[in-house]
Amino acid sequence: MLPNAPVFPPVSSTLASKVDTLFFFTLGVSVLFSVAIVATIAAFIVRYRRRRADETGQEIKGNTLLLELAWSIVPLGLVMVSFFWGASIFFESARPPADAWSFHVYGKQWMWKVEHPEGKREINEFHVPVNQAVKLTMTSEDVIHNFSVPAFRLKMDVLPGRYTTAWFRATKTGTYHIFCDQYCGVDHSKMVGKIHVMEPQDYKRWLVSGASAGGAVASGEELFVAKACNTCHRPDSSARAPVLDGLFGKKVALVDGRTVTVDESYVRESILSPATKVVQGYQPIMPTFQGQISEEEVVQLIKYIKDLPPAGAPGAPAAAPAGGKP
Ligand code: HEC
Ligand SMILES: [Cu+2]
Repeated sequence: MLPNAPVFPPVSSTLASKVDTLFFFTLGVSVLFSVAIVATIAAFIVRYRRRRADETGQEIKGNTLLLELAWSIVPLGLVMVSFFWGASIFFESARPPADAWSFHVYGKQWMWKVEHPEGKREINEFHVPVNQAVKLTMTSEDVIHNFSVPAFRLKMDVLPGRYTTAWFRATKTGTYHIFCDQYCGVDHSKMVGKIHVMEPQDYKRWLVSGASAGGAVASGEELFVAKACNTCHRPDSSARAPVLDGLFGKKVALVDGRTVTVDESYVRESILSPATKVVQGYQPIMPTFQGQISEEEVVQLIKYIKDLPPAGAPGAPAAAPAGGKP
């Protein structure tokens, strides 16, 4: 084995030690039963071996109730323990806490791009504060990737055309590996990065220092004008499209009778595939922006729409019906 390859990665997030404990429990149970079964087989081979050339086996009839119950109930109990224990860790890992900071991650052949809540961007490097919950909203610009940080026991597919989320709370400062855990083309093995866990004040200092990598992306507000969204989504009576102010988080009725809650995925779909979910009371006249707008620009637009105050609120354009429904 490689001299410096640790068998187990560092334990550096709140989830890591819980995942490990469950892992060792499952491993322990498996080893225990493997050893017991192999030992029993070996003992039986010796004990019940054929002793005379003409010896034949004896048929066994009936059953032993207690024995049958034992070998049904004991494994069931063990499997149920693993199941509920695993489910509780799964739920915890699937639900970011409310105080989590929201980061965006983009997978691209063959690099990781990260955007911080304040808008700072970096590539293959990822700075985060220690002891702070960090929520990742991730998508891919091409093929399926997988964002993995072994030290946090974090691993999540990153798919083109949809958002996946993951979260972690780092418990130790230091630098850890980011890997792509899904074979994604010739340079898959180079799709690696470093995650730097810093003291909160160091993170603040880092945030204001230096330029952000990856080139500037126009802000959501600029894009809303540049892509002519504002020509239809206007807060006046002759508008042909729903008003988007205060829309985020609301429920919207669709022409096919369904109701959807406005979240990141819905806004994304509305921009890239507007005909899929058409809002009740409107014609499907919105053009698709598929291919004309990058994943990063979509995220900027989503952030802009998310932050639009409800119509009538201070700072909002006047005279628009709340929610944008007729
Ligand atoms: C040609 C006019 C037009 C343009 C341009 C346009 N939209 Fe739309 N948009 C509509 C109409 C009409 C609807 C409602 C029908 C539907 O759901 O397709 C809509 C629906 C939406 C919805 C869902 C609203 C809701 O109430 O659920 C969002 C979000 C949205 N548009 C965002 C955008 C963004 C962002 C842009 C610019 C990138 C844009 N639109 C450009 C006409 C337009
Ligand atoms: Cu990849």
